Amino acid sequence: MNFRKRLLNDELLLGTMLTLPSPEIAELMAMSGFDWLFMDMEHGLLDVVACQRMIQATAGQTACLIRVAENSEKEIKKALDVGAQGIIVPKVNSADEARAVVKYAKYAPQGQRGVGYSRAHGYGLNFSDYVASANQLTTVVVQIEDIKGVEQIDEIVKVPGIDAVFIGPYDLSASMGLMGQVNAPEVLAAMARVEAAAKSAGIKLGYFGLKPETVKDFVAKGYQLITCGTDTSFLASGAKEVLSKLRK
Ligand code: 3PY
Ligand code: MG
Repeated sequence: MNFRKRLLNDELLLGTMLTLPSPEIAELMAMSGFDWLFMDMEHGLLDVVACQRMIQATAGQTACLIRVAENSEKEIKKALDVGAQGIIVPKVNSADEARAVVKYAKYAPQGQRGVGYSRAHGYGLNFSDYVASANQLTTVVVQIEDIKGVEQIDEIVKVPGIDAVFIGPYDLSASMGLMGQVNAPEVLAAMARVEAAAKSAGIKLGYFGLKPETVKDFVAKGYQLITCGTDTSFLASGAKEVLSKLRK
């Protein structure tokens, strides 16, 4: 089933973050059984060509959502044109910024997404079907990861076309002068405010953590877009575990 439909059907969707431009890693993570992959063009090394190759490598076994580098028409258009099933837009701090995301991500009349002939459209072979269904099938996620966004959350969740808010605990804690303290009471209170607003508006919730223990409370609270670990964190923890066992 399409990823957006699964999200709207209240399914728990377990993903992981990819930061390295490797089709093989994307293929392996898809084979490992993740429901979706969070492809990071904001901080990771990925460019749009890498994203296209990585999405191709997953061979439809998992959904791929691209986190764009910033809230811009060019970034969002290209991410969707390479065939991502959705976009995640960092640092959305106001309803106006959320409306811009929807404008860039949805075709007319809902938005003003630019119309091209690219991989998403089967390079033109699948043009009519794609443009007819894209607005229904594209997942639109905004990140709330600044205290300014938390303060505007009641307005942001009312913007039509936003499917989910994804909390960025690291940026959020930094914006509150509590760098990296993702469990500080003030940070947890800010997250609770986002959660309450999203739930009352019927908007889905997402969260990122490096370890299962970090995300499990959020799963229990009904967050559905869970991103656990990154390609590099898996490599680092696997390498460290081998070395620590051999050096004992
Ligand atoms: C953050 O914690 O700031 C994130 O963006 C995680 O995805
Ligand atoms: Mg962030």
